[in-house]
Amino acid sequence: MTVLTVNGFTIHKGRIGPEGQEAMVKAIRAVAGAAPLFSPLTPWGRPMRVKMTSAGRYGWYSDRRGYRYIDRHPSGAPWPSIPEPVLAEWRALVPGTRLPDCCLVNFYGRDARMGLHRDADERDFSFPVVSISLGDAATFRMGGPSRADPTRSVMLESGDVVVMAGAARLAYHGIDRIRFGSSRLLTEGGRINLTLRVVD
Ligand code: MD6
Ligand code: FE
Repeated sequence: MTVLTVNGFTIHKGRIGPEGQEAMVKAIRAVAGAAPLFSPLTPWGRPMRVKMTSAGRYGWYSDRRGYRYIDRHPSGAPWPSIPEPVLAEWRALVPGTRLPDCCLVNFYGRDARMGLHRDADERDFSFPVVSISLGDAATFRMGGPSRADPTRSVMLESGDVVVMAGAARLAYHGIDRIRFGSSRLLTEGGRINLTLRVVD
């Protein structure tokens, strides 16, 4: 395992081994069984290319009214709890930090990407965000606190874990594209990204 620091983002390459990845995918399939993936609308009314769901006390949501956290799935069902193997990564990488109350699950199909954005819908930015990549590799772009800041990219692969904390907590970042079919973890291809956050 190697650890890189890029623009203040800490990237733990190869942190989760093949068996850990399989266990995590199984747990996430159970989450998506109870709280099915959906395509949120952007505030501009277009469906996002990434499909999403959540686990934990809060789930991230977007529609014409904007970005926010909601306390149930759009169907009205409660969000499932955050799977233990996912929480274990938080405990290991940001020890002593209050446990997250949201695990956002993002699913990227062949043509999905995520534009440059900041994670800024939480109450207290002194808490880190931890992100776990599973399945196909993706180009992750990292900038700074201003959208115009220069960016650097790294390839995130299955089992990599990123910690965004300190000055990087509010840095711009996004996914340019995935390398569809580069991993055999998900039978149908695609990429899962889990982001753990403290919301309120
Ligand atoms: C992704 N990740 O990897 C998108 N956000 O698919 C994020 O948007 C992200 O990796 C906050 C912290 C780390 C991240
Ligand atoms: Fe993000």
